[in-house]
Amino acid sequence: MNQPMISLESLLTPIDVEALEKTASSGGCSSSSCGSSAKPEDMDEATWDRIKDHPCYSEEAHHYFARMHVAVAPACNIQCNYCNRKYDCANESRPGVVSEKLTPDQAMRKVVTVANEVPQLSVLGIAGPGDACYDWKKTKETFAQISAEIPDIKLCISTNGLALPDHVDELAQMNVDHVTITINMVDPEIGAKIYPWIYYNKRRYEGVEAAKILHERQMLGLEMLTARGILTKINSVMIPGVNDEHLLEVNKWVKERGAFLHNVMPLISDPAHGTHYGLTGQRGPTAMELKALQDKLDGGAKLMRHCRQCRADAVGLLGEDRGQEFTLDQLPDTVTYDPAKREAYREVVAKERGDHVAAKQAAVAEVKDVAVDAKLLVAVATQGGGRVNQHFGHAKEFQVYEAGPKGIVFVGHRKVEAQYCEGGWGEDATLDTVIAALDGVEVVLCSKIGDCPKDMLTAAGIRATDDYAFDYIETAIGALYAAEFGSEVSAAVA
Ligand code: CLF
Ligand code: SF4
Repeated sequence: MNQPMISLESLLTPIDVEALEKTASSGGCSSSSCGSSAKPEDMDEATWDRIKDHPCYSEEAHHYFARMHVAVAPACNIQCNYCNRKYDCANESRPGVVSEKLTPDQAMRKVVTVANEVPQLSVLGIAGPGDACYDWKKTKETFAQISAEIPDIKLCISTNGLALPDHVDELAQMNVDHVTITINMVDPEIGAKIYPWIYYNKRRYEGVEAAKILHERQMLGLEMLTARGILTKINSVMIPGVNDEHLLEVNKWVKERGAFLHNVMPLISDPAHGTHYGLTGQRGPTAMELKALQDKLDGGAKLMRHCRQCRADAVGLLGEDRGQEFTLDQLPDTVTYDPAKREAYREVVAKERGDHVAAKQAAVAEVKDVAVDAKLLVAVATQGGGRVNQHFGHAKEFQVYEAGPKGIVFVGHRKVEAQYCEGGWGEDATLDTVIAALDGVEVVLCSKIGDCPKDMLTAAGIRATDDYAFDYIETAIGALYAAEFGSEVSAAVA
């Protein structure tokens, strides 16, 4: 039977349409872009095929694809000093935080409902709110039910690693191709400052002894996954004064053992969360400290820099959370999976990505052609599709890119505590917090900005412009960089 004609607009929510509408009108698959692939040059086709729709494993994919987490695994076998699972806030984006826990049956209903309504959905993850490998029965049953109903959804799991070696073979049998282990240390002396206790083989261990067992199990789990060809990502929490410099060593160890990606995340610490670190005043790193460490790690295990430190019940593109639209009380009692929207979306995105890749290559070449050493840190307001397509005042976060001799490199994102423009007008006090979040950034690109916030940003040494509205991010940055530094070259030549 022929696929019914489905328009882009009918596939997406109003916000999604705004994000991609420029695409639809930009000529679609231009002749220059046909056949383009976003595959990094140093990656083989088979690996690319496994990650190209995974928003965490591919930075490029996160502009187009969404993940959802189902909170089916509340039990945990260790205590991390940065975790308190009792604290919940619907607006809090932080691992371990959920609004409601689900049974595998409820999770199934939720995933099918989301798959029918969010065409970008490509990955189902179980990331707690406890430990997915320790609370194994529920994790396994959930994966089994959902993969039987939606066979093309990627299964992803996140674990502290202590119980991981016991389940690696089952993960392989269930085609779980993406596993994340949180590894914060390879030295148990440092581990004892992060983990007060673990529960292992029906016994509680504390201090260095606990950290040593955890470390050995994490390394074993990683080696077992690598031996089975499963793509493993390592998450590390950067805790200033505890393990920040030590993460260089962690990076080395995990690279040697075959980790696919290393994701260094900032410690989130606030007394209101009731965590040990929050209550004892342990601070998290600043954005620039995190960037400096990530820059030092460049050249080791490949880095992930676009992590959003998701809740254990997150739904949507990274950086947006639609979880509150899919709470249990809003789910239908019965629901049947309909693949039409997801399939149609994938066709549209395949063309869009080709076009984007060609535009990106041209922009990177433009920056390299300028041939100066200067770097430019640019923050972009975007709501997906790889475009400058969000009003300054609506941005809850900015994506940050560095343009310079290496081309145009994504270096992270900056969350803002509150959007500048809520309810139709801007708040000066909020703008101060946005300016603080943009520390070190030289230029802000957005689809619209008023004179007042623009002037205040200028006074703080940050230029903002909507001149590149709806361009691809890299196209905009390439043009900006050439305008800024190209004249230096011309002047030098002249
Ligand atoms: Fe979820 Fe994690 Fe799978 Fe992604 S999140 S289980 S790998 S599907 Fe992604 Fe969220 Fe960062 Fe995790 S942005 S916290 S890295
Ligand atoms: Fe919390 Fe996860 Fe640590 Fe368990 S492993 S204490 S759920 S952060």
